[in-house]
Amino acid sequence: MPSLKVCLSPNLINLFELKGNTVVVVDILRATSCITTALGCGIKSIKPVSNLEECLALSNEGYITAGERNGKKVDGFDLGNSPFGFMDEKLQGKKIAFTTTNGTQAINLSERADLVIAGSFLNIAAIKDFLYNQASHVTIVCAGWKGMINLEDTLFAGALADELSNDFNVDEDATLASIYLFRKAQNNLFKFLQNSSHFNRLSKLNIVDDIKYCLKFNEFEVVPVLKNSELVLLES
Ligand code: 3SL
Repeated sequence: MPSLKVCLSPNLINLFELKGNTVVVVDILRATSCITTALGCGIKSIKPVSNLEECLALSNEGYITAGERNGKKVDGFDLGNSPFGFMDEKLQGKKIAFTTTNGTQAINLSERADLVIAGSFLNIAAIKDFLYNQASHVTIVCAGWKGMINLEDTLFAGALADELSNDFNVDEDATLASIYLFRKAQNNLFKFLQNSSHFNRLSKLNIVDDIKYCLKFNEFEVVPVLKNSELVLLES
């Protein structure tokens, strides 16, 4: 039976054998929720970029620039990191260069895996079906916050692991802890997160609508997959 493991912070990633694994990167608030929304709304591709300068330079190659630092839109960028910004019809068919504090870094750190996909509550059923059908080892990499663990990514890891626990070997403690946490929180994720660090950070920036949106289940049936260093829809 293939294994399913949870890496609770990118700072722990070197402890995981990613070769032979599909990595699901998750940054619920808000990078992988934005990526799901963008591809679900017809954006052609998202290039995850680790630094601001590289991202801005890509505007000369026809990319729309998007991203944040510490939750705030970067000066000179076309878009910030609100999922609502990626729903604009004018962006359909466009390529986005995207840099965020944690999410895009976690994607780039996962590149040595056999396959990297982006997960969120917005596409959790599509991710689950994909992993179930491909039956390779899975590592869920939580983006966290600057190396620290966060609750929302752990909850997603627990939700996905709980769904797949009959078909994957789920036997290490980070995975079990994630599952127990999700079971405790599942009736009201928004309420459960109310004292959490990134909830508070975003609330101070008046971004509560983004939080509510990012906690919705199955708004899109898309699987964003990293191909040639860009996230695209699985089918393309
Ligand atoms: O860290 C990230 O990748 C971001 O998603 C954080 S924020 O929600 O935009 O602050």
